[in-house]
Amino acid sequence: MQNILNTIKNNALREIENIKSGDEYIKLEKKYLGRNGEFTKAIKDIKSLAEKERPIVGKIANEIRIDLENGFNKIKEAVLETAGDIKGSVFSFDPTLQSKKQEIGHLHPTTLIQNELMDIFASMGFMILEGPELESDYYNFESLNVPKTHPARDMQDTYYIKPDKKLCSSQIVLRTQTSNMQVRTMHEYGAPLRAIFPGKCFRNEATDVCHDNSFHQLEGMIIDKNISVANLIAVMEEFLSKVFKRELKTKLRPAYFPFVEPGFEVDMNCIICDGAGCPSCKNSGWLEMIGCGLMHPNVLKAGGIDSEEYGGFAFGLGTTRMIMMLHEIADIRLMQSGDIRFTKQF
Ligand code: FA5
Repeated sequence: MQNILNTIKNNALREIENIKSGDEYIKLEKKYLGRNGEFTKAIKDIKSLAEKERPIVGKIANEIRIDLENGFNKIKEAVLETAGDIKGSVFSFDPTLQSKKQEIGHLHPTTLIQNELMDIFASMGFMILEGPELESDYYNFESLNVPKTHPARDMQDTYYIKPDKKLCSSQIVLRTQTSNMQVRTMHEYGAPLRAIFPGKCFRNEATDVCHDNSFHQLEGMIIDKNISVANLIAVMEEFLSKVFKRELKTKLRPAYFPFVEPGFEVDMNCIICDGAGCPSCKNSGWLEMIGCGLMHPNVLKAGGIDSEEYGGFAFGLGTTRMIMMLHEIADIRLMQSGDIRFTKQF
């Protein structure tokens, strides 16, 4: 095997020395290094050698490849200098040839809608903050009134990361909700405050037409004096009407989240079937879009805020689901499919 490789090398280097034109260069490069070239074919046999021999011959083959490539490069420079006008050679330059068309990409619908939402909330005086996707169990659950043994943990299963005990004593999870930013932000900014937290969330759950195991949410939170459910509804109506730019049928119904009291969910009439019922809304005619409510005193306390003086509301909008409704996308999983035929439509 080594003899064969050395013979190929010697023949190739001799022939390379004699290259006189770009055409000869192309032919010779193909003869030795092309897909069916002598060298390329020869090294395919290395895998059938005995295990002991393989690394030795592999190393020699690598060195020979480098020698051949260097030989070709050296002659290329020499030929390039003298034979720039050889017709049909790789080195000739034809200014009339069209350049390769560059495809210009564009932003993903998730980024587009997130940008639009950020503009809307900024105009209402909200700060925009980004939170960590890898989060401590404390900020994702415990600080939100969900102790380790609380049954509400079952509502959102996630991916638990094994922490390096030397660096971190807390359990680390992929955040299940952008609510992980609530107490973080209270610690950082205190009261009063108004902020939104757009970002990605992760859940260990089976996927279907309206559930993915990673998706985007946008959390909003206001902490101030005299905050009521009326303020919460007003803010939600404002951003929904600005994004959808049409009249929407929504319903606010009581729901349980340990970090708010009272808690609600906002459902939107399914735009895909106009409420008649279809696979995308699981035949109910409605799609759950937002979880929300008035801040629970325990959460304010965890954030170091006096719940006697201040109150607040928070909501978690399912941004990915909103895009589903906005563009009448029948299956949420298309959003992260990476299918260019899908993303090209936006
Ligand atoms: C929450 O995540 C709460 N953090 C929301 C909240 C914030 C409540 C503040 C109270 C105060 P929920 O699990 O329902 O709640 O998710 C909120 C929204 O995210 C849902 O209404 C839905 O639009 C979207 N969502 C939830 N799970 C998925 C999923 N698997 N795939 C896509 N979107 C989802």
